[in-house]
Amino acid sequence: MNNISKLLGIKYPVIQGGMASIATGAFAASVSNAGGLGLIGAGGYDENWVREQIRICKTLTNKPFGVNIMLMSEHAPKIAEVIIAEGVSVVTTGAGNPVPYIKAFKEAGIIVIPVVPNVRLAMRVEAAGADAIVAEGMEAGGHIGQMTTMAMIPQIVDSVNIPVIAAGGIADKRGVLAAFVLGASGVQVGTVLLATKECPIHQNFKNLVLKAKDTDTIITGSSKAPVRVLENTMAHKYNELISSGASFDELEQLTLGSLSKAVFDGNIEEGSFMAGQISGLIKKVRPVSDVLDSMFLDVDNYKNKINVLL
Ligand code: TUI
Repeated sequence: MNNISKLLGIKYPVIQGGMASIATGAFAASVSNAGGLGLIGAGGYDENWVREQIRICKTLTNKPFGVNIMLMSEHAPKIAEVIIAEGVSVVTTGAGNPVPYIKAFKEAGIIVIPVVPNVRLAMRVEAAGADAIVAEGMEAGGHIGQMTTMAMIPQIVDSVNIPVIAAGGIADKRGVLAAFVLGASGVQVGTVLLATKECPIHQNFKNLVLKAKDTDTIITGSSKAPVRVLENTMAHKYNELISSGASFDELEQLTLGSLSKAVFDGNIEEGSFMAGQISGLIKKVRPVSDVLDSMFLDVDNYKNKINVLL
C-alpha cells in the first residue's frame, strides 16, 4: 500500500485542498467517503464555525477527515485548540509558517501536513516534526508561492525524508502519474473538486471553471500574498488597489469578502473566483467519487511500469 494511503488510512493517496469558504463539513465528508482525505477549510471562519463543521462531518462519514487552517487568519490559534479538543486526526496548514503549532498537534496525536511553497519551508517543517508535506506549485488556485510544481517537487523530494504530496495543476491520472514520477507519494487537488456535484459553490462558479481556457487565470495581490483567480473585473480592480498602495489588512479583507461573493452569490463581476491553471482541462461536473476513481484507475499498474524504466 502507498505510504500516504497507509499514513492516513484512506483508499487513494489524494487529499483535498483547503478550499477556504467552500469546504464545509458536508463537502469534506463527501471527499472522505469517495476514498480521499476530506478537509474542512477553516479559511477566515472562527473556531465556532469550525467546531460545528467537525461535528457535522463526523455524522456524515466514518472515514478519516481533517481540518485545513489558514494561518493568516486571526482565528488560527483558537481553531487549533478546537481541532485538538474535537479529536480531529489530521491537520493541514496553509498561508503561513505552521512551526509554532506543530508540537501541540503532535502531543495530541494529530497527523500534521503543512502546505509549503518552497524547499526552505519544507525543511523547516520537517525539522519541527511534520509527518508529511504538501508541496503546492503556483499553478494552484488561491494563495500561492513562486515555484512551479514541476520544478519544486523533485527539489523538495531530495531535501526531506518525509513523504511529499504534490499540488498545483493536478486534475487527472496524467497529473497523478507525473507527480509520482517526480518522487511524490500522493497528490492534493482543489480545482477539479470545484466541478463536482457535491461542491457547495454557486452554479456560476462551476460554469466559469467549465468554460475557462488555459490562460484564463491571473495572479492578483501583493508580492506578500499573491492569489490566483479566474480573470474578471474584480481581479483587475484588486491589482489597481495594490498599485495605489492599499494596506495588507485592507487587501486581506477584500480577498475574503470577494471570495464570499464568488462562492455564495456567484457574483461574476465582484467575486474572487479562486481556481488553478488546470481549470482549462475541466469540462464537466461529476460526482466526487467519479473524479477520484478516474484519477486512480490502474495507476498502480502504470506506476510499476514506469518504475521499471526509471
Ligand atoms: O493557503 C493556500 N491557499 C489559499 S489560502 C486562501 S484564503 C486567503 N485569505 C486571505 C488572504 C489570502 C488567502 C486561499 N487560498 N495554499 C497553501 C499555501 N501556503 N500556498 C502558499 C503558502 C505559504 C506561503 C508562505 C505557506 C507558508 C508560507 O510561509 C511564510 C513564512 O512565514 O515563512
